[in-house]
Amino acid sequence: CKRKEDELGEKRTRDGCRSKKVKMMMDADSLIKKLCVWCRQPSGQWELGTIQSTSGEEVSVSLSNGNVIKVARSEFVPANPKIFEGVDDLMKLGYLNEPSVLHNIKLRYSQDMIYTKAGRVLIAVNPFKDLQIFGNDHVSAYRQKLTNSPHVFAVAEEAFTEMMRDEANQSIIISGESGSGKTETAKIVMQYLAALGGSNRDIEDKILQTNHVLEAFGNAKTSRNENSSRFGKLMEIHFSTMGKIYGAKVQTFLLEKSRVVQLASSERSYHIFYQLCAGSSFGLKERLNLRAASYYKYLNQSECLMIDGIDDAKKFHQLMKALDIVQICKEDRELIFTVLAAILWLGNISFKVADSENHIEVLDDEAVTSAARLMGCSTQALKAALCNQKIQSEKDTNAKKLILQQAIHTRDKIATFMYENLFNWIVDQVNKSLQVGKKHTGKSINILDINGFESFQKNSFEQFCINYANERLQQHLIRHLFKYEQEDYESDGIEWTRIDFKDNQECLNLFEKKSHSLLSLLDEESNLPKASDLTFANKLKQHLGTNPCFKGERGRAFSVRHYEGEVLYDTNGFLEKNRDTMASDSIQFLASCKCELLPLFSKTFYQSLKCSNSLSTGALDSQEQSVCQKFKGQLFNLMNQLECTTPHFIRSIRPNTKQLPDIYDEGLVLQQLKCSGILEVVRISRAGYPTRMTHQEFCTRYGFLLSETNKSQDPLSTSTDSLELKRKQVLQGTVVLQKYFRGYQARSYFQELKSGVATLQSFVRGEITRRKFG
Ligand code: AOV
Ligand code: MG
Repeated sequence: CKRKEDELGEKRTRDGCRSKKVKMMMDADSLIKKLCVWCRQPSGQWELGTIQSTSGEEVSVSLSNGNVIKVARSEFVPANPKIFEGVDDLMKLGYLNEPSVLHNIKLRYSQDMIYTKAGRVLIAVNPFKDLQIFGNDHVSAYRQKLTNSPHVFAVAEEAFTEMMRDEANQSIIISGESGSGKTETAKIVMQYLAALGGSNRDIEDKILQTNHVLEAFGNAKTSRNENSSRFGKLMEIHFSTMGKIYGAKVQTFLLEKSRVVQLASSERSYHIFYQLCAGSSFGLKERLNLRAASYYKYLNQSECLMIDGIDDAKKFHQLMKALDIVQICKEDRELIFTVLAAILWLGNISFKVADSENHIEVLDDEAVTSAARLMGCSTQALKAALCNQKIQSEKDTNAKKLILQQAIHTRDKIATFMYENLFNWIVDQVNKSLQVGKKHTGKSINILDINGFESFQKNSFEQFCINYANERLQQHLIRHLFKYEQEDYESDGIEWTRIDFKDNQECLNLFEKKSHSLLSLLDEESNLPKASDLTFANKLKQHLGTNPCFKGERGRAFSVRHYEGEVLYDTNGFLEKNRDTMASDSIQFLASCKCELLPLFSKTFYQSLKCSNSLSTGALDSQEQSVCQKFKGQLFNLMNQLECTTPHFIRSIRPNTKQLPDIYDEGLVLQQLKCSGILEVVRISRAGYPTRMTHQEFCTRYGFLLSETNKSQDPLSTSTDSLELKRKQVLQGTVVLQKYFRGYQARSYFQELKSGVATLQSFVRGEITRRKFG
């Protein structure tokens, strides 16, 4: 209706004819009447209604509940006619506006249609219930291209087809906030690809079971998601040139290790601890001297031991099967459980003050003897490792006694170190078993599932890193969905009105600029021995106070305006977590333990050249990399790897915060759609061209359409006549070949051929002249 008005206005000025103007205004009025519109309510929500009458800048709208309200023209937008109800691609909407998009997704969700296309992005709304749309019948329907309704399977199929056709590596990038369904979606992709793999059931099973293993050791209940991934992962699935899976590789990023020793209320530590306590056999329990989860301080501190509807014992048995399939042998499993039990007992070790200077000693109890036995050292050695620190002077080595806080710190450092290394070791073992194939000859599909954006009541270093990673990923999305696309049109000389989008480059700069950024200042401060979390916070305020994405808060706090919203961070623990130094005493102690994995972990540590003589106040040595430096490097490598692939995007949406089915919180969904720029994606996709190929790619794909004599020539110099002939042949061929093909697959194939020929013709005629075209 806005467009109608504009057209009217133009005409009015052009002819200036009064009577015509009046007539047209009447036409417009009658047009506008009965128009279905979405009206913005004072609450910000949209209500559907029909225009009854217009007067000046106001219209009367009859709402669906029977009320008639007056609405300013700026406060309503046209609603789509019924034929557009619940379209499976937002690009098909007649009117593309916020309420229409919301309504469409909501309507589909209420009918259990959780997937909707938004141009190049698949929107996946978390159903929080089992839908019968992931069975083998669905796999074959997408495989045979009998359906093209939006689905994760369709994305996986597209990636596979493009990998085979273009001989290019693919990536499926799943983004969305915590609890929106990324990990489940990643598993659905893997399920589909494994089903395609065909010949090698062994490797397919391994790939699927890898998820079980990684989730047991790397997922935990948070207040946002009962099965929250506390690490990022990239799964590469390798295919042979014939399209058969012959191997896979998983890369993990930044496990949240502090969770092992410290829990927020109503959250849990890693699933494996509860599963082990609940599900281990009598014999294993005896060997590990294992009690119920409630007995261990590392687990009971948050007063949350169970998850509704989850049977930890049953999960443990499933995990044992999974470990078996990924070829972690019985002996190695025993070692893993021993390390886990040792960690739990370490957490129960307590201290008492031993002298007037507040030095402490370890309480002689079951905790310390059990931990020592499991770690394979004497109780004495363990006690010494927790209560003393060796001070190396020029002449000799002296032992310094620790006070309570230092001893607790040392104990917790050892426990987190053991868990982190155990996790990495398990990932290594899984990778060994996944790389069964010979040399990598074919191509791969990469599936990215990093932990989603988080904003809790209290946000620390972990959220800081997770949200930084999400900013990086968002920039990758923006580049591919907005920047490259529009740049292509401009450089190809195609008439193009730029579509604005929310760029997060500024926020990303706030994190990673070379100097005076959040990361550089954090590293700078981590290198100063006397610095504290408070001096760090002050430094941020001093240097970044004027940055629009940054806000200094009271005391040790600061806020960042992320693309997903503002997050308040507490710098408490930032420096220590970023330095992540391990006292060399502790490393040496672990090296001396008999439990096989522990010396291995300390060896790995030495190899990574990351040993320092410092306790919590110590600064980093120059050759040591801080956690955020390492993480930044990992993210850069990851993005470089993804840049070499053809990307496919899935955006998962969390429809409610209760983690329950059939609840659709419009405000929450809208906020996620806005942050991800879905509306702009659709606008660009709708205004732009559906296909993008270089000349080279085009010739490879459609060159066979040229007659034999023309084949060696540059296809761009082909005459229009010969093309016309070829086009006819193709059309005739369609009829013949259709006997051999059936249904959608054949139709889409020939559709593509026909449009290919048409494009080739315009190309030759010089209508499309530049490097790329639609
Ligand atoms: P996330 O990976 O995006 O969060 P998950 O994939 O763990 O989120 O999904 C959270 C929960 O939503 C799952 O445990 C399921 O209960 C439910 N769910 C998600 N997708 C589906 C689906 N397709 N069908 C049924 N239930 C589903 V985080 O890892 O927190 O960022 O760090
Ligand atoms: Mg996850």
